[in-house]
Amino acid sequence: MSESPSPTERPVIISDDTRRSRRIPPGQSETKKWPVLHYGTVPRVDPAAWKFRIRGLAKRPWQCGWETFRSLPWIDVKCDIHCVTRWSRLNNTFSGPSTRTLMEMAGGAAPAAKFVLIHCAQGFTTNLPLADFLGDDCLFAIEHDGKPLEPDHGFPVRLVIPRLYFWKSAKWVKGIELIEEDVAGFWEQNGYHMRGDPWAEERYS
Ligand SMILES: Nc1nc2c(c(=O)[nH]1)N[C@H]1C(S)=C(S)[C@@H](COP(=O)(O)O)O[C@H]1N2
Ligand SMILES: [Mo]
Repeated sequence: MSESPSPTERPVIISDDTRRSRRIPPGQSETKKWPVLHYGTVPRVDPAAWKFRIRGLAKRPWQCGWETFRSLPWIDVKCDIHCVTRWSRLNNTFSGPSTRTLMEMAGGAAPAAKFVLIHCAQGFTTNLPLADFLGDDCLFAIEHDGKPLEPDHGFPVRLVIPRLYFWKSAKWVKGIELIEEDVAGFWEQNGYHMRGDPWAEERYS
């Protein structure tokens, strides 16, 4: 089994939004705790049985198991969390392979790909523009503040998209689907915004 690169060798990405002079978006307040929020129960994911798939409009649809996934190069991302239910949690460090690294494994996106649908355990989905998904601070997080994610927070892998509301940061990820036309995911079908920029308060549509 190969080890993940040691923290000292990993690129550290500081999310742009953490450089703002006012770190808390409009209508939000800061919490020091890390609340747990999701629809339904916490799925028990067995990494040994887990697979990650990239399908749809990728140049080379690709899949892998847990050992390959966690052996990809990691980045450390320092970022803030903004939940649409109005709490923000500052100064998080998430670590794992970047979304760009995963897209390279699939040979990149086909030119027609404009959106991504994220697929998770128990049928949960969320959608976002490909450009947001490929932000330099976006990753598939395996660790938070140096420790494996708790089951509540998405063990073994969650997506983290620091510059959008946190519902786009899907927990218990199983794969991604590249698509041409935007398709509403789970919360988006229930009224949440198709993009979800916290600085523009894109909460509901
Ligand atoms: N698979 C899955 N991921 C999900 C959700 C969900 O219901 N299912 N809820 C989202 C919402 S609404 C929020 S606010 C964040 C919360 O993440 P946390 O529990 O780690 O704070 O997870 C997001 N990811
Ligand atoms: Mo949420």
